[in-house]
Amino acid sequence: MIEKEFPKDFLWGGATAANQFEGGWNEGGKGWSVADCARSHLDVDVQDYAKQNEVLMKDVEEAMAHPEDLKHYPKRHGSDFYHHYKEDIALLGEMGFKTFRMSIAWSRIYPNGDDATPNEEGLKFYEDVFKELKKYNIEPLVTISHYEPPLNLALKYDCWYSRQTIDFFMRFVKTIVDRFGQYVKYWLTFNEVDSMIRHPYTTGGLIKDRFNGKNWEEVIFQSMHHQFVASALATKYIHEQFPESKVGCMLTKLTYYPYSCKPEDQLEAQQRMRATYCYSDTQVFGEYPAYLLARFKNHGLHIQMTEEDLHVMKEYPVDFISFSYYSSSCVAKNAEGLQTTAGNTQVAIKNPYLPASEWGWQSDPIGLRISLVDLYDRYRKPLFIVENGLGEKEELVSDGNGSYTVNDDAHIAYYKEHMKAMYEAIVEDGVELLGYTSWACIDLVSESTKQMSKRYGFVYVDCDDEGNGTFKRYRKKSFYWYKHIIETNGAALFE
Ligand code: BGP
Repeated sequence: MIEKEFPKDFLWGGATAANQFEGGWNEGGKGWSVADCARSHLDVDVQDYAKQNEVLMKDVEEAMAHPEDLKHYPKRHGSDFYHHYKEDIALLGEMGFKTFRMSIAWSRIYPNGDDATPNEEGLKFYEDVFKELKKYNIEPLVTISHYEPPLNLALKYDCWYSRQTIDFFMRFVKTIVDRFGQYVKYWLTFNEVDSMIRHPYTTGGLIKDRFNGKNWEEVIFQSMHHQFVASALATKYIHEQFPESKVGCMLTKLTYYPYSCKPEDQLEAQQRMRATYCYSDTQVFGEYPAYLLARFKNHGLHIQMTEEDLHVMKEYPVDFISFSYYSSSCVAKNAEGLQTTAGNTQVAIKNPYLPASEWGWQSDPIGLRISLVDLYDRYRKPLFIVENGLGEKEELVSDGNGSYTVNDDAHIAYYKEHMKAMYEAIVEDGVELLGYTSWACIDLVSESTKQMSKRYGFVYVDCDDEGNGTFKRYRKKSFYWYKHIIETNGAALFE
């Protein structure tokens, strides 16, 4: 029997994001980012997504008044990759990673976002990281903007709402592409570009009460338009400087099932899926889809777009589509009385046929195959899964050899089923899948709840939700399992 294997050059790896992983938030010349003002809400229901991501001027002022407070602002310490990067990359090398997804903190390169010249210490840090990855033949997959625009851009220019931010972003892009283009073949412009509509502060640096009196939906879509233009300009620059490099968009793949076979529920599911597809449609086809323009018109949104904007968007679409997938959800035209549950960046109707994590997210490996087929049929361009994982509460236990580990069987079960679904999409559905980076390969601070205790990694980091701990790293049971999956190029899934 032909041994079941993934494509020979399949990029196995894991993902992180500077704002949740790096720490060193005010070291090496780094300036404040919006993430450094993201307060943990340990007193809020972890399934109340909206509450956890509400940020107003008073919240930003409170955060800026307490630079010493790491307890309430866990993203400031993250997993301290800033001081552990050599050890961490060695661990990824030990697992046999082919690729490592990371982001470059914009405010480490341009501390205020509008600085005339870059911060050399910040550039030096990432150059050391890329050289370390090269030692282990690990291909960097770099997210240029992952929820961490410089805070000064938000306070001085209203960040992505201002067209000037396109220029500030391109200054940042040109600096990192010129300096790191030799190391980086795969770039993603904006993490989950669609998330601007669900958490405008985190993604767009938009502080809601600075826009009192304005149409908030219009502010968000104007900001989104500036990101689309910036993404196309970045794609243009990267292709000009490094023609072999590839640029991807990054989409929150929210997969919805109709709660019943009522046609209105099916229509609701189709509409909700288009609510995120409209962003990838724009970046893949290089133009706004008619149904998004219809929404602008029907909602009376006046988005300032120039001919030049539309031209550059059309000329420079993305080369591949990357996305995050964690769970699926149900929708219904009338959700009255139906139980809801949280998912990535949203709350939706709970699927009675699927298990739910402590944070409410429902694991659905078949949903991953459905998502891969949908995206590939829609775009006919290569795909890349750049986030997939399960957040779990975990405890260290003795490993019998004088050290400690975590018996994270739930992670192994989750990954095994999702990787099998990937295999079926490749082999049976003909999907072209470039690679897979799990979220997150090493424990880090969760985006929605700012918790270290929501653990995703193959490596445990000794730090709790209040920032207490040694930050020592411990290999979990899944570390050895994933190492074996990679060394057999997926064949071990079928052992
Ligand atoms: C996605 C983000 C990641 C990561 C992931 C998991 O939206 O792109 O940065 O945070 O969600 O979500 P959480 O961290 O809330 O568990």
